[in-house]
Amino acid sequence: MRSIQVVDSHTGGEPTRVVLAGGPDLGTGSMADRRELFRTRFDAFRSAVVNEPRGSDVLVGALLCPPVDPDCAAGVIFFNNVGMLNMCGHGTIGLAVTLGHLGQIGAGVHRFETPVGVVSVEYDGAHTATIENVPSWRAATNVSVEVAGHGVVYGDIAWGGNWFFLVSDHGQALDLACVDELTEFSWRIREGLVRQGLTGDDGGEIDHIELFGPPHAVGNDSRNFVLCPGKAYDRSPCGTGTSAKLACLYAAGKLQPGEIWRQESIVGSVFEGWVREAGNRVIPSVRGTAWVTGEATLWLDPTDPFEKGIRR
Ligand code: PYC
Repeated sequence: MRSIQVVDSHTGGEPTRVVLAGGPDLGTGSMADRRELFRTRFDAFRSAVVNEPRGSDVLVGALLCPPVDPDCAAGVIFFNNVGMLNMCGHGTIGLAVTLGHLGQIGAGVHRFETPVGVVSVEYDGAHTATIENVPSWRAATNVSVEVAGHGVVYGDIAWGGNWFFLVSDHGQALDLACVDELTEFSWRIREGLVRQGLTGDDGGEIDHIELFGPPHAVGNDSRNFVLCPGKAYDRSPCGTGTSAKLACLYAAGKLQPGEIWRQESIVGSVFEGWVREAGNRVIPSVRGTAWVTGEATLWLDPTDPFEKGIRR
């Protein structure tokens, strides 16, 4: 019987499960190397932790690892219902609040290694954390995609720690009551991107689709709907998605360095973001709040037919 220590939290409604102990030994390489080992050798562990019956499609896992750089508080590899993530903004906010809850970090600035670079997090000692994300950029603008059943849709391609296709002109209502339609529409955009061979400028798959519309709450700048790689929608405004949006706004001359953008999610939670310039890219900061929802020991019993989770 294998036991795994986890702490669950949510950031703006989007859950994160931090794995504190009981994870696979991924060696001492870079987080990118360890993620590759995780992906190729320990996929059953990923599925056991986040998929049903112990988790759900919406849950994002965060495997804590010893950092390479001793100046970092920890390394972290994020994963979901279908595989590995590059970075995860809501998950990093959840991680900081979780480590604070456990007394492992205090208020202040902490650095975390991820497979795509080091991010720093300013934690307030309670529920708020501000990530300074990896460099982000708009790779292409006004890209046309033929979407089955809908016709041509135009959007931007941007990196915010994951690859996003960002669409503002789509004719969809961004209401919680419409998430099934929004999911199907966004999934068809993703299929169209694959059909047309559209990728990020490093050849990476664009596996997150982000729709924008007017905010529902006064004081916010925009509302979004973000479809994640495993077809679950992000309950939070998505930290990497907000970063991609900030990069696009900056590239379009619609956001000045330091200017605050309030991104509202499909459930009404809000991240505040801003950028600083870094050559022809930007470094986005994203601030959000998280709450710990539980601490648990997961049991993986070899006699359990669903020991490895229900894999799609
Ligand atoms: O907050 O960056 C994020 C994220 C990615 C996937 C789910 N959440």
